[in-house]
Amino acid sequence: MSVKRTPFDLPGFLSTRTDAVNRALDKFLPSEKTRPATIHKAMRYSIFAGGKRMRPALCLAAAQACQGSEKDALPLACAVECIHTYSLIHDDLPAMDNDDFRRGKPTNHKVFGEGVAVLAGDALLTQAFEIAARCKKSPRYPHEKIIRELAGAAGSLQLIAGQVADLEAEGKEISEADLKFIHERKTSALLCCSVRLGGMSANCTPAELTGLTHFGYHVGLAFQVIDDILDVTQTSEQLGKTAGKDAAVQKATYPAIVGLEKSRRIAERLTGKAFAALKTFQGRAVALEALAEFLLKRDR
Ligand code: GRG
Repeated sequence: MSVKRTPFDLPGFLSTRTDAVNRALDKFLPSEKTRPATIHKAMRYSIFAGGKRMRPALCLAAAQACQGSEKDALPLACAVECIHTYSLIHDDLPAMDNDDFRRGKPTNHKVFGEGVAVLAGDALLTQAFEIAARCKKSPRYPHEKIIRELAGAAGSLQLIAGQVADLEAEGKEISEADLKFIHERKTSALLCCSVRLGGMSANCTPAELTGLTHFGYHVGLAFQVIDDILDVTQTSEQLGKTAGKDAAVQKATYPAIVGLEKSRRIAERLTGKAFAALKTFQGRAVALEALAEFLLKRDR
């Protein structure tokens, strides 16, 4: 995809924002020594295992696009990362995807055992709402709206719905439309929520929120298509998680249904739609644009 966009130092943005998010998470989460130490060690093990921090980056970039303070968006950026990390811990459990590696390290249950891994996921999900509740109130978006936004993305109509539909589709032939249904919920919902929360922290206008919603939805779908492609084309070392797993468990993916080439074209088309959704920002959404391009071209 060749889109003309304003030059932007994305490596600098990602490095400074990852540092800020890591510092904030360190402050928000109970210390490793807090009793009972095992659960806090397990929570911290996965949250600081080296994830790409894309959801927090999108949240902060959206706040920037809406001319808000990134400091005000920081608790929300941390909250979405906690929910994301919880979902990965649970996804890796033997009862779900049964994975041994995540973020380049042994999975949570491999280190702490299944019981503690379930609880570490539960605790991170709960902690997310505690952190989100600390965000500064903005005139258009009181805390009730923020909490409902997070709960909606994480609940049984979105993230959990996607995971259930994904599990039920294993080993079955499903249509492209059914696969889109899964991707919208399993992946796009939380990415879209991250972007929307960034805008809400900046008291964005309804028109800006609409633009962010379309952007987040399409970037989220593109993210999962690329994730499916990388599962086929990259090694486990490159990904920091088991590659080739989708085909091994006969998971429904874009490469399996439409092939690699068409999957790439679909991801490009979705990213193009994400770019188009930023028109309302009239060039102020440079970080979001750079992130969308990065997510399309990423190799892990
Ligand atoms: C409630 C028991 C129970 C389980 C819930 C909701 C859920 C389990 C799992 C979510 C499904 C899931 C893992 C979706 C995939 C989303 C995705 C592509 C994750 C990888 O995101 P990256 O690449 O990961 O941003 P890093 O490690 O970089 O943060």
